[in-house]
Amino acid sequence: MKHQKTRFFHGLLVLTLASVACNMPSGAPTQAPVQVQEAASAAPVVSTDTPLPTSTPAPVVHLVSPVSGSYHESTAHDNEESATYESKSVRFGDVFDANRFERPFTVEDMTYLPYIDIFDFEMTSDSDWYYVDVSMIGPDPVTGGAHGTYGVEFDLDVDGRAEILMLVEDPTSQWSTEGVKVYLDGNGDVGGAQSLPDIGYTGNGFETLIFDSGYGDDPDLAWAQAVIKTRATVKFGFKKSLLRNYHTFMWSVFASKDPVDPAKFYYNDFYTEANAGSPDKESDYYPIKEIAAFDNSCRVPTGFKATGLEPLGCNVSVQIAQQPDDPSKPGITIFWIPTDIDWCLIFGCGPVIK
Ligand SMILES: [Ca+2]
Ligand SMILES: [Ca+2]
Ligand SMILES: [Ca+2]
Ligand SMILES: [Ca+2]
Repeated sequence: MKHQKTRFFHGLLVLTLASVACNMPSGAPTQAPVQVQEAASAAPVVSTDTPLPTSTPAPVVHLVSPVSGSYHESTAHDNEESATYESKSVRFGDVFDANRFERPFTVEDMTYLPYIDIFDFEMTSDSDWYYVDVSMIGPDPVTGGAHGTYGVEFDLDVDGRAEILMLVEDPTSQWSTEGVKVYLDGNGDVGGAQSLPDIGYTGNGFETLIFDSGYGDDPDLAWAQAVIKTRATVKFGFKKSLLRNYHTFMWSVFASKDPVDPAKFYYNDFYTEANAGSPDKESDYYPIKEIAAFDNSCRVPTGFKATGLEPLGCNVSVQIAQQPDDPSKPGITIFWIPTDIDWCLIFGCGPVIK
C-alpha cells in the first residue's frame, strides 16, 4: 500500500512538471517550477536602482586590482575631537546650513566614536587608478576594525552638487569589491535648489546604483580596504574611468556608524536644525539628536589648484595643515537650477545585472 502511494505521488509530480513546462515560453531555460511561477506573477522591474532579482548571480571575475598611488593629487584635514571629546562639545566643523557635520558621537549622550572621527583625507593616483585614504582617529574598540559606512563624493562640474557617491560598508583588511557601491545622481537633483536646507525636498538624491560589489559594467571598477594601526584608515582604489572624462573635480569624504540612504544623503534637506541637534554646547539645539555618529569633510580639488571660492570647498590657507577649517566660513550659498545635466546620458542608468 505504501508503495502504491509513492507511485501515485510520483505520477502527480510528473503531471505537475509537465503542466508547468507547457506554460513556459519556448526557448526558456529549464527552471524549477516554483521559480517559473514566481517569474510569471512578478510585476515588471522598473526601478533603476534595484538589481534584478536572480537566484544565482554570475560569479565576479576580476582581471586587475588596485595597488597604491604614486602621484599625490590632494590632501586636507578635518576637524577632530580626540583631545577634547571628554567635554562632549564641538566648536568647529559642524555647519548645518552647509551640510557639514562633525558628529563622531552617539546620539544624546555624546559618547565618542574614534572610528567615525575623520582627521585626514588624501587622494593619490597612478596611470589608471585614483586612490583615496580616509583616516580616522582609531578603530572601533569593539570590533577592532573600521566599523561603519565610509565613502567619497565627487562633484565633477564643480558646482557644489555631487554627482557620484562611492561607499563601502565594514571594509575588510584586503582589497575587495565586496560591499563597495557606487551611486549616480542621474537626474541631477541632489541637494534640491540650493546648498541651504530645502524644506519639503522631494527629489531622489543619488538614485541610480551603477556598481555593486563587483557587479556592473566593470567588475574591477571600485575597491576598498581598511588598514588598522594606531589609526584606522579606509582606502578606496577605483579606476579613473569611473569618472569618465572628468579630470578636474572636487571631492569630499564621510564616515557614518550606521548605513546611509543615498536617496537622502544631503541631510540638511531632510531634517530641521532642531531635530538634527547640535554637538556644540553653546547651541540651543545641543546635544546631537537625529543626525548622529556621522562625520563629513569639506571639498578638495583634483586636477587644478583651488582658489578657495569653490562651492563647499575647504579653506585655502598658507598652512592648512595647522588650520582646521574656519566655521565662520562655511562656503558661499549655492543656488542650483532645478535639474542639472542629464548625467544618465554620460554614465548610463540601467540596472546593475547580477
Ligand atoms: Ca572629524
Ligand atoms: Ca556637480
Ligand atoms: Ca539643499
Ligand atoms: Ca537624483
